[in-house]
Amino acid sequence: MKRALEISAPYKYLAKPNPMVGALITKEGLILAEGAHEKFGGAHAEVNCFNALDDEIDDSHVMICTLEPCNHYGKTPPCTERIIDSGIKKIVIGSLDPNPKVAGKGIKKLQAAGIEVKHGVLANEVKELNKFFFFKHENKRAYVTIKIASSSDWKSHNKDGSSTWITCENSRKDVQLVRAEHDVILTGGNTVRNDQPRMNARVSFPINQPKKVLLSAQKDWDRSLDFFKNSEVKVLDEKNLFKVIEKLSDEDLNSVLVEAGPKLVQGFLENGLCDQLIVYQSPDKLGENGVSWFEGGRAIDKYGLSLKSSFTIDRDKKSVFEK
Ligand code: AOF
Ligand code: ZN
Repeated sequence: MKRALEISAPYKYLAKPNPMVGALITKEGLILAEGAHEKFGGAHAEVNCFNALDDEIDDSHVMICTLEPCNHYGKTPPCTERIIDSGIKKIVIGSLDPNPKVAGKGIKKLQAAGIEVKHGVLANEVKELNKFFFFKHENKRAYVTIKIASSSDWKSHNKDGSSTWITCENSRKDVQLVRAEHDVILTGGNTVRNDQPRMNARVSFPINQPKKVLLSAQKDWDRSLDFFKNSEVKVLDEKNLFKVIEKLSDEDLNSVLVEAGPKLVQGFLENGLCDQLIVYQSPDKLGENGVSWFEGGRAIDKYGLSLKSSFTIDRDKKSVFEK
């Protein structure tokens, strides 16, 4: 199971919003074939594993799979059918699939076909590796991360609209990786109007790009703006932030990164819709001319968040707070 987890993990940025899944076929303790879910929309781990097997299956073969095999027609046919058709007689599973389309049904189907099923092997490790996927299904809503870039006096930008880079270049590079991890990048109309952001994940390796969501009542957006390039954009005219997150969660999206101005950020915080807050903080002050991130000063404790990790990036500090 450790090996199956290991081969699943490299596909984190390509498989999302699907989970990372790894599968092996063994015979008398030897691994004969391996397969991983390598790409969103692509073949599942079990199928890749069978395709890699160069051996006739008999009663001594065992399949090892990190996640309960699916039993539904999604973008690919059910893995349970492929497993049953293969004639394999025993399967060891890491974790049950928390996706209600699958949960428990995959195992039942395999057992009904006479396959011996063992599950719960390194289940916590599978869960930890696929944090956003499990969070979404267990909490019935996507995981929400808020990212802010702040001056040392907790300001976001200048009142007069004059734009300044608050954080250093390497902090902004680090943000690209945070974007790459998430399924959605969400922002507001003012940010798109004032900052002309691209808001895609600019990393040096292939990824399944996050979708972009713009919360705005404005209908006539100039689609030639950089924001509308590089990945799918959804403009949502919805004030209720719970409904926004609910809508995205229903679309099989597991994580949302909020990169917006103080108003929208406060809206998410005040509604308890913040599971993680990432702060990139510069040593420079913006002073009187700056707009505060939080009304009434530093508000992190008030929202039930506590420091999880912190380190320096050149002259800035990156701090991660979690619920
Ligand atoms: C498996 N093996 O390798 C993965 C599974 O849209 P689809 O058809 O790709 O199905 C996606 C769902 O299937 C996903 O939400 C999760 O419940 C399960 N993922 N299942 O048997 C795999 N990636
Ligand atoms: Zn499957």
